[in-house]
Amino acid sequence: MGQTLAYKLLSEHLVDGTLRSGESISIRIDHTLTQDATGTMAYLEFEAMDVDRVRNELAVSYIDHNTIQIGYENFDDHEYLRTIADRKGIIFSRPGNGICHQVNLEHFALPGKTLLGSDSHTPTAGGIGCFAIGAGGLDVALAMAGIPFQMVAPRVVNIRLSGKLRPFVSAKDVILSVLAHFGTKGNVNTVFEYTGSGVSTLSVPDRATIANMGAECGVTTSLFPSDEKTREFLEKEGRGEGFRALSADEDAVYDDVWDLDLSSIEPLAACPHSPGNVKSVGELEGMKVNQVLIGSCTNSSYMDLRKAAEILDGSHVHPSVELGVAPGSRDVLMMITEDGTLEKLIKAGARILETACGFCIGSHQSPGTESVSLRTSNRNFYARSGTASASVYLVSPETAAASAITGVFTDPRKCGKDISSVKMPDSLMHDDSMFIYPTFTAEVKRGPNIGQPPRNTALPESLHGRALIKVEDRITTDHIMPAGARMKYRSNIPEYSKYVFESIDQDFSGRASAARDRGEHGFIIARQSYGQGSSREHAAICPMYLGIKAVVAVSIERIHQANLANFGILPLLFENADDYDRISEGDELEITGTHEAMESGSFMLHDITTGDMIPLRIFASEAQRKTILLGGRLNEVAL
Ligand code: MIC
Ligand code: SF4
Repeated sequence: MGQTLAYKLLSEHLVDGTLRSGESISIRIDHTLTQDATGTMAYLEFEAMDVDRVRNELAVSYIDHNTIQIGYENFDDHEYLRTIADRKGIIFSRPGNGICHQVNLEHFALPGKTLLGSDSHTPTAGGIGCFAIGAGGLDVALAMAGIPFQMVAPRVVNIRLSGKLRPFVSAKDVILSVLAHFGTKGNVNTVFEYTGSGVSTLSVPDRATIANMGAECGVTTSLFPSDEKTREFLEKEGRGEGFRALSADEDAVYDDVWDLDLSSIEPLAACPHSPGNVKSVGELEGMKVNQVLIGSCTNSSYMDLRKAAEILDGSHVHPSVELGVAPGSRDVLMMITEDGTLEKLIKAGARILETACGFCIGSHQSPGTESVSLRTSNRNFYARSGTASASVYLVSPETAAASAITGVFTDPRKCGKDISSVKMPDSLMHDDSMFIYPTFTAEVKRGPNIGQPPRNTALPESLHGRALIKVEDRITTDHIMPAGARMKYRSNIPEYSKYVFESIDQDFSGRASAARDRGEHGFIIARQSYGQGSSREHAAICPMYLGIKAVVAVSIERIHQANLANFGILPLLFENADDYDRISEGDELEITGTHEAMESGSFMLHDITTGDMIPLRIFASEAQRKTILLGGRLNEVAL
């Protein structure tokens, strides 16, 4: 029986377990990646492990999230990250060098490698045939210490591409088609593997856009074969020696197959407030637009900006629209500067933004009250932009540029421009000068914002407390732990904890800490797909700090589940989804005999307020159960 590409790469890296879908396995990690917003905690955790230097093949620390620097916190974090990188053998990508996933694709990602990154869009590198997984910072710290990564062997879904994209339709529309089909929930422990004749019509940056937003479906990763297009890209980057041809066997057997004809796709948009809420641009045509932002790790490559500039060339941004462009990397910025693309953008009225995450994470460019913002980024979660009343739509660079000119949602096929001359250049800029390579000599700098990674206590034999909050379906990590203006507290847990669930319940933090101080154990009650989105482990650490001991949900997303287990919070699922309705916020709850229940996997929740007995099951591997009993992974590795 033929093998899928995913299983070929997993078997090359398998350290422990049986490679069968649903089984727990551990794999060797070749490359790691961190960014500053998750990196400070990851390196503090790495330090807590007392390992002298990184043990994996390549570790890179990027600064791209917190680059606005209002107050001393961000700069202090950067200095900590720069000095700890030097000390421990990590390559440091300086602020200004670009967004981690874009820079990784340009400089380090290689076909056939495994990559673990403390950012949920790490699978972007799947576009080059790398098995790339997003994880919490602690998992990445463990990988840097040379400890294999624990995961569930995934099911593999084959997305078979045929045909060729029509003019003005691009990779973003492909992934929005995938999202329209698969949705944002129910794809846990799945790999999307792309095959078929349509693959060769897509460049590596196109494939990276598609792999990037697979994260919004909740998959473990997305994977493209490594073929002539991959060789061509690596050669253009001056890294041709890293090429390795990779594909699935002809007779590979998949868990599911979905056929997508690229020539049938039309321009699409994800509507508020979910990347899975997809409509055709045609359906939205004519809607007034107030802001257009082009950039983010999804769509900020050289070709993305070239195409947008070609549409904007000779036109001017509509008077009631703000247009911003954030190139994905310094290499991209230098290329568009040299070839005149930047001039076209500026002449058209674009505001040029820093090569960083910026607007995508709500750090700046918050849209106006009740306004409409078109963005080429990957997430339009409620309030993520910084303006809760705004409507954020996710679109391709082509749709963004066409709409910036007209001031209304516009199908780019109607813009009257010709972009057929926009082609990938023969070589791509490749400047290494903003990386700092380790010398193992720096003195580690710690500003006042740098705290200690907090630890949990061992799991008590019985839990007794209240349902401190009850939430609906698809609660994202942006709901749990806001980013934007609050992100500067990432290395200061007591401060950051004040903002847990800020956008949906401003009293939560006070209520939870008061309960904790009374000696109660906190419960979070949730419905489907709890913890979607980001890999930020703060969505587990801060609730832990507030005394949360269990999340009881209908379903929990993969990375968040791992983060909960890593910090000793019980991830529990309802045996019967309807029991969700039997618990109300504020109910007094109790679980006894937790240690025995850990072994059987079955827990009984006593709702003391109603008298109901509600059966639950643990959602954790055997290894994770041990971790939770000890109160988290840090307690475990320190033993
Ligand atoms: C995001 O896009 O939500 C982030 C910010 O990049 C996060 C990481 C973080 O919260 O630091 C992610 O995607 O994992
Ligand atoms: Fe940065 Fe946005 Fe990409 Fe997250 S999704 S890594 S915030 S650009």
